[in-house]
Amino acid sequence: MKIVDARVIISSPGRTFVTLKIITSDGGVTGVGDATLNGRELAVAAYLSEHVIPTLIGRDPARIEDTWQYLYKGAYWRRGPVTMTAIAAVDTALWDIKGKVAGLPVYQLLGGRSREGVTVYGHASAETTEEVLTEVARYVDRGYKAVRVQTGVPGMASTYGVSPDERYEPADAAIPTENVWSTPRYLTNVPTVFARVRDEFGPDLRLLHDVHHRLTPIEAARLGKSLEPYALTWIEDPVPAELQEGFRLIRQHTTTPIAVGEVFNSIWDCETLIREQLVDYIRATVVHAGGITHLRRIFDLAALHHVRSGSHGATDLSPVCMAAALHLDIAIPNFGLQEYMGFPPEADDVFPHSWHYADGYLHPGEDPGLGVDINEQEAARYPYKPASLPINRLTDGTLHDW
Ligand code: KDG
Ligand code: MG
Repeated sequence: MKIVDARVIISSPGRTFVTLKIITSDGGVTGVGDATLNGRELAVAAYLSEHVIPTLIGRDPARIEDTWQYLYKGAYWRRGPVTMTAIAAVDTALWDIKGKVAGLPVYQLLGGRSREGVTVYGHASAETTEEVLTEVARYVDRGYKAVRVQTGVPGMASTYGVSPDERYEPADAAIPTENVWSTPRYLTNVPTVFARVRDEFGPDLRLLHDVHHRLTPIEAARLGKSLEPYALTWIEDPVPAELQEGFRLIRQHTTTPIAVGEVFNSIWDCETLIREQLVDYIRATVVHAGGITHLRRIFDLAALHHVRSGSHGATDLSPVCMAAALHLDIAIPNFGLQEYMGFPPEADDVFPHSWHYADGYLHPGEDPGLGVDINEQEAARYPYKPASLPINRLTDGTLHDW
């Protein structure tokens, strides 16, 4: 069996997704991998078309590890989001092919089920505390066991994570829009929101909050401390994580658990965080962290150090990435939570999938391979639409982390 062709499909059914499809010599067995990097979609598409696909033709698709090493070490220029997303797309498609050839869902190849379903968290967001209570209730009514809660900051026109509709979509314009941020107002507001939510929904509902890299370690420590009475499952991305040592300071001050990793692309981004147990959940994802092969390596390291998974699952990760994530989630021993926001109906049409939601859990389904495909005729109905993530400034105009 050989790889005879591969193509990159760019389509915007509600938002842009980049998909790699690998075709083999064996009776039309194909595999798909997500290659979407929000706001930098065409960079990954070019990397795949120019530098990766020509080297895949004629290779044995069964050699997943060797292909991974070939693309990683063979590039000389290691890591980085563009390279690692391209590698992830190839790796995911090869796991899909291996499953189809074996006649087994991918999770069986990863060791089989460790649980009955994948616990997910949804996004409740609203401008005010009063409104967000209604949003949380809507998730509880649909069976969700865990909800991420974001509100506006009083006095600020807009902020990260608050959206008029259920599927938060930050990439809202071709040229980045601008937000304004005040850390003092934010730090004053958040504990008041969680006091109300905990009071209203009782102790069992798991509550989460995304800080989106906006604090310094000592500010994050204060936030974590102020949220301790409301027993959050995690605060996410409390500080920018280029400096892994920064998390030591947060850890010394608070028992609120910490999640991090949606922008990580390799094990080297989190090796210190995991080995020193500075975080509780690692949120790296299949599409941006080198595929199933590399993310499994990160989760295995995490398992040795009491760190659980909490994979990123925003709307800018395609239904193909969601499928791959679910096969890992159901198999690994140290699964924590999976983010799930759902997809617009047109994206579900472009990517028919066997994974499904029921009563707070996602299930990968039993189809051989990943159980997801791309309908190329449908995809062609949604031409590429450029969109960028916003930027963020402090009230005095200083550029801040978004
Ligand atoms: O592309 C950026 C989004 O994926 C990100 O802003 C979403 O932080 C996010 C989350 O936790 O889903
Ligand atoms: Mg996040």
